[in-house]
Amino acid sequence: MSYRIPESLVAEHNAKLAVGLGEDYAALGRRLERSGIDIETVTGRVAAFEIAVPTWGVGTGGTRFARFPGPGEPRNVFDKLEDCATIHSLTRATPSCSPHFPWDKVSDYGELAERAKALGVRFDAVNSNTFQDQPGQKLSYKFGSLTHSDKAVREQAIEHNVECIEIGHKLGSKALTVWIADGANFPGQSNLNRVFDLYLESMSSVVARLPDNWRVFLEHKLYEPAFYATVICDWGSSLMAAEALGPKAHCLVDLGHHAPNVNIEQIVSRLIRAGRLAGFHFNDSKYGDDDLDTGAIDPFRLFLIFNELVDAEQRNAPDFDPAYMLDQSHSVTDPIESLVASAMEAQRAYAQALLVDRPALEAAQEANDVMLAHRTLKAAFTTDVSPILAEARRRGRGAIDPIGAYRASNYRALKAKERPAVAGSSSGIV
Ligand code: RM4
Ligand code: MN
Ligand code: MN
Repeated sequence: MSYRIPESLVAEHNAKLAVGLGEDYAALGRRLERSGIDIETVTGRVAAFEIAVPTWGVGTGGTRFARFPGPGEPRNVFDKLEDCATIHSLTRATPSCSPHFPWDKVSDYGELAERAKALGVRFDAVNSNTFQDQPGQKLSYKFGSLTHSDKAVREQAIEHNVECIEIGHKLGSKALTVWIADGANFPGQSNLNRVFDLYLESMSSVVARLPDNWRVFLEHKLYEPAFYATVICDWGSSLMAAEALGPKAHCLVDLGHHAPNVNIEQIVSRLIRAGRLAGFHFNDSKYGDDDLDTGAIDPFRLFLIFNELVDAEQRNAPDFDPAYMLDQSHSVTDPIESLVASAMEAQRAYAQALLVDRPALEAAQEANDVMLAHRTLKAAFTTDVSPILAEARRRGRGAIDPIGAYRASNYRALKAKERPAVAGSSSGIV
């Protein structure tokens, strides 16, 4: 029997912190009440917030230079599920995980679905992978996949995506996320117009295979591994593709997939307007697709994104149903701690955005009172909502201090015994 953090350990840990939390929560409640905000409403919304954990995020990631495996890291998707369930049991915010194929391939998906059920986790969007060649693969993706010049390669990539849909169907997923590395490293390498046509042609074959209640999430990325021109490089290309591919196609925003300083919240606003926002791959970055922990570098940007989301939610924007997922690589931290902290940072930004005094903001905007409008946003952003997050967790049988409880459990050291290191383990993004 593999180790799971006992509920009693979390309860004991909580007991030591409960009085302090009660005081902080009451004080914050009184403060918010003065601004006409009912803390219970906010806590309820935070408790209902869910974000999916990427299965590829629970292994130790690497850089282009090296990977330094951590002790007790998952050896296969069953171990990954266990870690995802642990993250959920501490945060109560991550009841689902997003699998990646063929990384998470198994021979019996019924068994995998059963295991997930027993652990109390569900499957979110399935991710396809045509950015690597797999052992024994017939044709190479070195020069592209869905947009390759050779039809046979395109067909192989289409088939892989169809296989992902079939697997996802068995696992109870409702969406396929497609990110392709296709593009050019040199001017002249490909015809920029033709490759977009090929993308649409290939993707329509994939879309045709989606079950009725499924969506496909098109993920854009500015550059890397293609360094001159990536086929789906930005939200404009993604939106053009989604519109051509029909109502099941939506645009996924990975925060790390934009040039530095790009106004991502404005992109989010445009995609909501178009009724095509699929959802997010949350992470943070300083320079490129750094895959750092959500909110680690620029929590204000994260807040501004959630500000757009709450705005859309409150005005009942049509076709607004974003999927929240994390997409990170943890090379120098314990991946479980990073994912726990990241889920909490997303919740924090959501809670802060819920505190924005929208009538006051609108009035200030109408009156061109720039300072007041800005201060209205800042007032919400600078409110320490930690007691709300902790109280939501406590009520859901999660941990008041998830990382503290995790460390107290000795989970990682116990897993290191249960999961002897496997030579050449491919966990994480290298
Ligand atoms: C990509 C992209 C995809 C993820 C891979 C591992 O940069 O973010 O979402 O599946 O990395
Ligand atoms: Mn991503
Ligand atoms: Mn990425």
